[in-house]
Amino acid sequence: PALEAWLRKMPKVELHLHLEGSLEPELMFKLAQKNAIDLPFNNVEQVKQAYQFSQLQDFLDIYYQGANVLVTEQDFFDLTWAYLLQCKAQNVRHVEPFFDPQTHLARGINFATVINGIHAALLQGQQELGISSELIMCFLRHLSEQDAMATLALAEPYLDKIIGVGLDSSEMGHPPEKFSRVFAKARQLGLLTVAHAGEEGPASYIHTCLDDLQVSRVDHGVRASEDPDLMERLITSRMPLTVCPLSNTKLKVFSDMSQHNILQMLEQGVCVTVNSDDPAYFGGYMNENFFALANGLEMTADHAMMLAANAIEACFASGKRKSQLL
Ligand code: ES4
Ligand code: ZN
Repeated sequence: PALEAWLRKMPKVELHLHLEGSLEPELMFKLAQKNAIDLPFNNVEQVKQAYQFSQLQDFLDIYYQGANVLVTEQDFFDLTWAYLLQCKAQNVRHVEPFFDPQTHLARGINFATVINGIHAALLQGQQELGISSELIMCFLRHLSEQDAMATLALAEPYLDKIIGVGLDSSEMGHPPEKFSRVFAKARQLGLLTVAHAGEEGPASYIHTCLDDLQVSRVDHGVRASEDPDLMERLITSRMPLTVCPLSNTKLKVFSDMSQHNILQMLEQGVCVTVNSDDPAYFGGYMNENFFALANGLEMTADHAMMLAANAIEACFASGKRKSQLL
């Protein structure tokens, strides 16, 4: 309780957040009604009942369904703004959210609608809430290389609004090297790269993210602890891992928070960070993730400060902004 009060006040940076995963059931129903979209739920209680997952794919099926209610530029603005208000309330001062354009393009929504709504909210967040941000566009790895390449082409007129590209969705059977050429093209365009790896997939997928995709951060990466050579590599290079504790327990990557390896990796010198992933689906935003580590893993204030400092080190903000965050 004393630690929780202190964690609420601690300045925080979030580096692993899917905007579509911040869609709270209340806003989902409101947008479904406005846009006349059918939902497989009758009320908020039924939605919350449905949020019980035994693996990543169970979650993804429901997450893509929820995203169907997002139609207009205003919807994407409202989604992003609601997330930023949560950040403000939790003293999160810099964010680098992901969005999944392919989820929306497949439903006939224009790229412009998605990115303009998100960008307008991020700009207003900077101006009115003092929250700085950098936006990352993710490719869905269960779709083809060709589909990702076409999505990257659609993004070209908007490169001033995107700092980098990422890779998300079903990890097993879709190794990073499937997107080597797409990521090479993105780097040629001046974009930074990150990728989900080692969430459900093996440590070898983390190696290929580093070697093939030349990522600046690995999203999740918790299975790195199975590979001592990889651990050495991560520690020596200070390669950041954006770890998501509540996500990992909800998706049964770890059976219980007491089994999570984040503090072990922290103590071994890995640049691990705490993030919320899909807070509307996994039971909380940044503070709740820190609380879960305090309650399930005996995280101390010193641990929390190191985790928060790692996120500042790992973020894509300018040197000037980083010094303000410290
Ligand atoms: C995701 Cl937790 C997770 N893993 C992979 N892809 C995702 N997209 C949204 N959340
Ligand atoms: Zn994620």
